[in-house]
Amino acid sequence: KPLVFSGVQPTGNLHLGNYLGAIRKFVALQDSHECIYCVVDLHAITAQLVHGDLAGQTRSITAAFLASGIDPKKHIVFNQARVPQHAELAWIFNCVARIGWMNRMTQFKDKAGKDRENASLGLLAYPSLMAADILLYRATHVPVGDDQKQHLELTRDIATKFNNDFSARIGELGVGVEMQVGDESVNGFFPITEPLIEGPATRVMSLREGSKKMSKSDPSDLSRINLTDDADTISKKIKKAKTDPEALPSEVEGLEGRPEAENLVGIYAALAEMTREQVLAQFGGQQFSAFKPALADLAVEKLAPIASEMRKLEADPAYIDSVLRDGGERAGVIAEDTMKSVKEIIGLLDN
Ligand code: AQP
Repeated sequence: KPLVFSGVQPTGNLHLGNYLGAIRKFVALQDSHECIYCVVDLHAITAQLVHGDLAGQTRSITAAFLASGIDPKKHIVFNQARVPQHAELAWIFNCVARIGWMNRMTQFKDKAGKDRENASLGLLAYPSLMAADILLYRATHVPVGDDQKQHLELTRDIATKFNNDFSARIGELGVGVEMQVGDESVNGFFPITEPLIEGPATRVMSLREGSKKMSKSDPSDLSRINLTDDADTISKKIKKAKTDPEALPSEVEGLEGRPEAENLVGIYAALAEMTREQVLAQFGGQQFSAFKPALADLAVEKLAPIASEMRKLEADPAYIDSVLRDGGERAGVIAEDTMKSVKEIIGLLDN
């Protein structure tokens, strides 16, 4: 089975964007893939070093994974800091990646803001830690939201440069695998990872501003639906969501230039597992005053069971810790094996 890796940062309440863009896909891939899902706590300290309750947030993201339907016995669920090889491989990738590659990352530019000199070195190196997360397990597929596309391209660049720079050693040691890259068949140690960014909700937008992505760090709580919001809060937020005065169109083309309408239709389609065409076949011609309550009911129906399961799991932190410990041990075995080969390839003595 192909191997999937993905991660979520413990930096705040999970929202509908994280759920539809990432976690729900993690769940869906479990039958067809071997999956490794990670709470990336080392990434969480890149933008802000001191957190109120980082350990609690890590447990809470783990609870969200399990409550959404990820099976930690069949697959691996753990937190990044438990497996030291993530940081070790990230260091090596810091020496593979070029400063120019990092400077071009839009997430770095957004998060560093105007005062770039004062951003942490970790924030600049964020994509190289992400490449290490993925390539430590030689994962071939990574389900993420659209905002992570550029980081995945950089992961491919890092793997390609490593494979090329060490091609002779990889051949000598016989640790490479034959892979297809475009039209070419190459022998490399790290796979050239495929991003999985599909469906109607790869970029869920803020409920207050159709041009901004829904985000944990938006100061307005009305901009997002949190996984733990109760039914009344979800309904209130959808009712207050910004829209235009027109009725919904009957065709997808009619959503062009109407970002708020497009966002709500996309959310409905993703939650109902329909296409946007099917949603518009049902609601085309109707006003938002009719569509919004239907969307709110659907969101409550899908999210309420997850929130209730999360609350139960969060009441038992010892169980969550045991899941992370077990996952960490299993991930550690794969990670150690990869690092052994990486050190051999480079010539770093460790025997
Ligand atoms: N709005 C979104 N729509 C679709 N997918 C999204 N993701 C995030 N926002 C959206 C996806 O969720 C996964 C986990 O994200 P993350 O925790 O690594 O951090 P993030 O992308 O920085 O998420 P936030 O919520 O937007 O946090 P802040 O406010 O800190 O920037 C990823 O797969 C991501 O693509």
